[in-house]
Amino acid sequence: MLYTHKTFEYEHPLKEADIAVLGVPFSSTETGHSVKYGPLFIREAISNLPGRDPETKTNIFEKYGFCDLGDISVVPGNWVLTEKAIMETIHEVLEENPKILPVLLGGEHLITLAAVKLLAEHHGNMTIIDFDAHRDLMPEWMGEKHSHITWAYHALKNPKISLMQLGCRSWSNGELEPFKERVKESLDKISGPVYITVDMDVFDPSAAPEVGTPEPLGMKPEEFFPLLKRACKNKLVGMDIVECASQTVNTQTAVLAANVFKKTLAYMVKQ
Ligand SMILES: [Mn+2]
Repeated sequence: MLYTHKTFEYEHPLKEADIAVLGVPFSSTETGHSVKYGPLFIREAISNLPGRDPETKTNIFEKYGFCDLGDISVVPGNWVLTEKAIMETIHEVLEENPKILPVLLGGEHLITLAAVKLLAEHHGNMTIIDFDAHRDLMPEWMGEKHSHITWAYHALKNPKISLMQLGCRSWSNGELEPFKERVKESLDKISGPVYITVDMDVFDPSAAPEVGTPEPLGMKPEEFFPLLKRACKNKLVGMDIVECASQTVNTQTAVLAANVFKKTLAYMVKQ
């Protein structure tokens, strides 16, 4: 008998698992608290979660086989190498197991750009459902093209990618106008593969205080989860939970992030 502790009680081999968890501890363009330890503390919170979800009457740890692949080796300060590492890693994972759902734990929001670029190569046209206080549609920030507030702009340069945003309540002059036709705000008109990204700052700071860029007047969990449930009716091909700036264990934000993970998988229809 091995008395050892892992993220999931039963870790499945990559080839047989349904869900692959990858930490992405990249935090290079943050202007607030570091989000480097997001994967560490969200993982810790996930490992302490009971799997049963009373609302859906499912236990995610019975419904799915999990495989925690550890953290991607990001290169602090270097997006080019980090993007390459994220894309190649997800590519390898899908080569081994084309049906697996990659779940990324960030890390700053820029990591979404690498994931959606790679997944659009695999799945073709897809929609990003982005829960975020911010639009992240700036072409650059302080002269830097690739940052946590420009990722969505660069994602939309790919004609295969559409964007739907929920919870946005803070953006800059002119940020949305060029994309008005391409950025949707209704969950009812989506078809085809979907990638869900949850920036923890979509929540009100009273529910998720430790985030990279807090914004007041955000969603309460009871407002967020019904929207997540509707988003999960689509064919999910990947997801991430980003911008968790927790610096210690069992913070409100990391525990809520772990519950976003659990609820998404409870709501998702197993493909
Ligand atoms: Mn944000």
